[in-house]
Amino acid sequence: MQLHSVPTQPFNDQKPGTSGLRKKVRVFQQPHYLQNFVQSIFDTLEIPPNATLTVGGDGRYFNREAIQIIIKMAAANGFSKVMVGQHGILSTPAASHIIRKYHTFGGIILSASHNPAGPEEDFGIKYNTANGGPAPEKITEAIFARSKQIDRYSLADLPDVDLSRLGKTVLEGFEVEVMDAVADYADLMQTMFDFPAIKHWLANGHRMVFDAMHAVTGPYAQEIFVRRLGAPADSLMHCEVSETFGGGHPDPNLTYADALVNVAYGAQAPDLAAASDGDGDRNMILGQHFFVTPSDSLALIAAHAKRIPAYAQGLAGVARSMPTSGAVDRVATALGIPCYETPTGWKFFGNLMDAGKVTLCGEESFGTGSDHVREKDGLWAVLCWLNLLAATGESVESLVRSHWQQYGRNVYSRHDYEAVPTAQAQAVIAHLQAQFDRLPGQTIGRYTIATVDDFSYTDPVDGSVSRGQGLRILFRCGSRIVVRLSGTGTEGATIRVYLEAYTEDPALQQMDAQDALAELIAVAHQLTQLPTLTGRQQPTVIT
Ligand code: VG1
Ligand code: CO
Repeated sequence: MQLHSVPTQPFNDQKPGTSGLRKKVRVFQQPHYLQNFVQSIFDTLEIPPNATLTVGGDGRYFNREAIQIIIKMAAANGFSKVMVGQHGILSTPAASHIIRKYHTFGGIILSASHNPAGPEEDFGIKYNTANGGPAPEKITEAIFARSKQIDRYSLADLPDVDLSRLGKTVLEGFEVEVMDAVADYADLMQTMFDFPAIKHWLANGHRMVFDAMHAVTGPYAQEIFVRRLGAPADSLMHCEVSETFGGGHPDPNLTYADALVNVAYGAQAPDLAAASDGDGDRNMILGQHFFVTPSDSLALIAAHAKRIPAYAQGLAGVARSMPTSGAVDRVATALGIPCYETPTGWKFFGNLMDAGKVTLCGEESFGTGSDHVREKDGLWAVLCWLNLLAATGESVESLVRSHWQQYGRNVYSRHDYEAVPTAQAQAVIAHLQAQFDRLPGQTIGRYTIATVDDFSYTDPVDGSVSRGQGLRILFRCGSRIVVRLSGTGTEGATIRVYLEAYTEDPALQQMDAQDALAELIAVAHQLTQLPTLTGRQQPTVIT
């Protein structure tokens, strides 16, 4: 095999964020940019003989070109095989499953998740380790360090692979296997859930609608919901995948999934309405005229887990990211199982799952998952809900309301201020942090501050410490305000303000979250001075 060693110079901005390296497509298209990062990944790994690399992406613009480059680089860097999804596509949870099922050495996932796609939009790349999960910080930091030193990358002189044709191609001893992107994943789902019960539920007067937002889950939804579970074809919305995700913003929330929200709040609302994001790891769940917050969804799945065949034996433990509401903590207490609080980002759950400490985990950002893979999993979450609806015969709303009755309600909302100039966003953080010493004990309206901190996490498995994970203001009544900057954006900074108030009062439980949180929102504005420092009076997105 003819190898080329191409001279290059470092870029200084290849620092992976919450979930890999995300930049504008134009940035990735600069000569050597993608290659530098891929070589930096390979340089930090010790690749054993006969190692296989899994490669797949969410199908967005630039996916195919990037995959051809990665295949040639994998061949030149000592991998003996690449497994790639047909057309270069694998949802993020499916990629995680492929890594685990076929024991590949690791995987490269090409995705900018819910960010828009197209020549002027976003692209992303991340590395997952042999457990199927996103590389831990230790590795992402080493990749970044390497990217600042790099002076050459290696490429094999191979022809482009036809990614549309299933099967194996051997090129001078190096093998590329183009695999069905859906089958293995759909099979896994079928082993975990009570498909006959869901099928029966769907055949007997119940309806679901699933919105793939023109992104990667389209073909998965077709196979699972329509072909295997017998849902009518018109249960699917926006399931034709396009390189630009139909020009939309494939983020399953009340703002961007408005087409689905209109269906769920319309006259003929289905029993379950759900959506997934660009790369298939997020989910949104709606009942008839009813929205389930992701934090409540995690708590409810945990509370009813034994009704799902995969979890019939119970849960070892649960975990949630720090900004996620404490609803699942209450379920864990009731079940007598541990609950872990990790920093934002899925990479922190992997160790807990590998050590058998945690079965279910989730994030407030529409991410829920379990130890069946090492990524959050959108379609899995939808199947959890379908299974619970079929097993209980109840509606989404009645399940959630009985949950609140039993455990109380963690009223929750997140306010995002997107594309804020970086200096202004940092000023907000600095302003809040500067008051830290004198905040404990202060009372603002009906809220008295108990403690404040910048969240720091010590991994209970390997002892690694992650600092600076978000500013927390904890009130005596159990309410919280959390402020942190996003690590996934590509334009300026995004400030996230997370608001949570716990109530056992049935009257408050009926209220709209924004109304119930109004006073806490005012406290957040006062403490951060966000409106003054940024000139923003309203968040860009409220979830
Ligand atoms: C956001 C979410 C975080 C999630 C991450 C990746 O990160 O808040 O919970 O894990 O996106 O999700 P940040 O740093 O922007 O707050 V995905 O669906 O992009 O892989
Ligand atoms: Co995603």
